[in-house]
Amino acid sequence: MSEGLKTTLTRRGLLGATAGGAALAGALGGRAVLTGGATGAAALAGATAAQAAEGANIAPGQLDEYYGFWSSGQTGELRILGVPSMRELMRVPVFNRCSATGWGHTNESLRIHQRTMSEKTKNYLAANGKKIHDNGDLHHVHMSYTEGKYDGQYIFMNDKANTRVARVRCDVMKCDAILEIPNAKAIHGMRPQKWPRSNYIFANGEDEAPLVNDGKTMTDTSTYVNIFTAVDTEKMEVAWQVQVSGNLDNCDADYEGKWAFSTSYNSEMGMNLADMTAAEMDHVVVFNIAEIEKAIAAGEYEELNGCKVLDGRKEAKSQFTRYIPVANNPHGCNMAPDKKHLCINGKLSPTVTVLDVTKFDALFEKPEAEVDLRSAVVAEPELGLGPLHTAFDGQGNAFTSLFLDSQVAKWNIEKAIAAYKGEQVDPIIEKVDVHYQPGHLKTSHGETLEADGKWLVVLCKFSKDRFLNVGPLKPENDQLFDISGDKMVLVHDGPTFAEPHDAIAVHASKMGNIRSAWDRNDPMWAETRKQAEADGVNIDDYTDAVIRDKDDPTKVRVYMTSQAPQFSLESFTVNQDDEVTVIITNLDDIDDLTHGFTLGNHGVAMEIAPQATASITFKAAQPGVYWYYCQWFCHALHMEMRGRMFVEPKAS
Ligand code: CUK
Ligand code: CUA
Ligand code: CA
Repeated sequence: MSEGLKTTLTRRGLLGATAGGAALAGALGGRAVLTGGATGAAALAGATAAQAAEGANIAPGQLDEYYGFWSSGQTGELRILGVPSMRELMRVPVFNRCSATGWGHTNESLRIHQRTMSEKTKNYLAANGKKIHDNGDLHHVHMSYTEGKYDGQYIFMNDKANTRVARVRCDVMKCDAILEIPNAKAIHGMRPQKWPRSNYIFANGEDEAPLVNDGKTMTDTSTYVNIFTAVDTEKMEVAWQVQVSGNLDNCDADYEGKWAFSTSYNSEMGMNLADMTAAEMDHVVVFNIAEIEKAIAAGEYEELNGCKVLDGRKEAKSQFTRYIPVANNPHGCNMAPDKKHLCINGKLSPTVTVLDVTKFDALFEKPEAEVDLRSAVVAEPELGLGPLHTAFDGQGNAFTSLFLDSQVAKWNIEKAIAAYKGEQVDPIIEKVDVHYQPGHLKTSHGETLEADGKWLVVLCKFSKDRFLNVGPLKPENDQLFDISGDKMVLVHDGPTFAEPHDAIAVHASKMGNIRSAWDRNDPMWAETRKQAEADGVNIDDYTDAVIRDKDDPTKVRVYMTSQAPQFSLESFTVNQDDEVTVIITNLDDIDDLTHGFTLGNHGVAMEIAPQATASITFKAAQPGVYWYYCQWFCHALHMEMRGRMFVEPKAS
């Protein structure tokens, strides 16, 4: 038997046999057992699977019922998928440099990138010949909430790599704000406040470092802290920060607007693996929002790098925090839509610790040392190996990803509570195999009061043999389950590029505000508009102009418009070493008529969507003739949509 065939038989055999309930026979007998040996029960399960697959089948031209907003991990962008088809609909560049749209190069995007950039970062970048970080590690995506439900306004996301949080406007699906968070390091867990609305984004700092990180102290870990940050979502500025004991991993918020909570895998403050896993217990930090806001209003904070910082460390004995002990090295932190139960996923422990958040008030009635911190624990079901995250169906059931077991466990919260009280009940309803090593898993609307129990997406970290081999680097595998019936039914394998950590599914009815053309007055190019006015150009008059800066004659601004299949300027002339800014307004306003501007051999390209104005700046360092062209296929004469830039040689 060839190696390839053996692999096929073993894997496929095992797979099918799981559905039939005869793993060993399947593994030994392969396909023959599968087709020939179906029992009555297996046939029934097959029918359910067929129906479920039918429900996930979106025919060409048909629209999905849900928008899926996907993290892309180290690619740094936001992705939009259709659910249940799992078709990728769009990529929204955020923490990455995008070749297609010019994100990270256009002036409009650079302003967004640089708005809150610290001097330290600017200096670092300048020293490396750069203006922005062109990478990011985008783990978590969440929509803004109003009263516990998605409101279709914004998507928020974190960048663990460069300690940032960003906001994407849902009306145009573009990033409009990036916030570099001072003091904290490596923003990981990130969630919006759910009630009364998302006034804050809560953001966890994962890496420990000296609070004033200037090289004066480095190896003395007693000077290291971690920072929990609340971001004002309107201003996209830091509202306040709290210093904590231990580090911070994932976070969530309740449905009453009273609490935020974060897991910590390094309560030990260890600097290596052995030390980070040394303790028997780590903790969940509970943040008391009202107490924190009171102290901020009363001015009882320290100001550091422009942020209001409170001390919520254990030794500060504050009313800002409580540290609830949970099994060592927890990971996911998931609030159930029953408004009551918070699930802390064990990772190293095979358990999920269920906390009743209505018992948290009692933890703050006396000083931390005098309360039973575990009094809020109401269940601790043992589910399997490597629990990372939990999702909910809104009907009292939970789904927990088991990284090491490559499974998802479906279990019942009330039964887990009964079992914790000593009743003889098994909370586990079903376990299914996933392929392979699942991290986050998400149910449709499962993190809102409208959890509908229809779909479950499981983001698998490994795909191994599930797809054609594409080399040593393999895609991830995002699997879709229909969870509307008694059984979880796998209906789709979705290969994805590096590396979705998290996703949400939002019903299309929530997304009615999405535009097909820009508003000419959009704030995205407000600064560009101001510059035009200073140049005596009204960009809404669509006049062409080549303007040399009055104060700095080496700067030239070129204004033109695009309308299929032409640029209004078929050529323009600049001098060698001029700093050239090209500003283009797209006059087309019909659906899907995007133009672009790409300047040959200059590394210059940008998107100009219908009714948008976009601009890009570069140095004309070499004399000669350079063609620019529209890179978005827009018209039968799209190839002809081009023009020339003449760069006059410097007089020698
Ligand atoms: S996550 Cu960021 S390490 Cu489990 Cu939310 Cu993947
Ligand atoms: Cu305009 Cu192609
Ligand atoms: Ca630990």
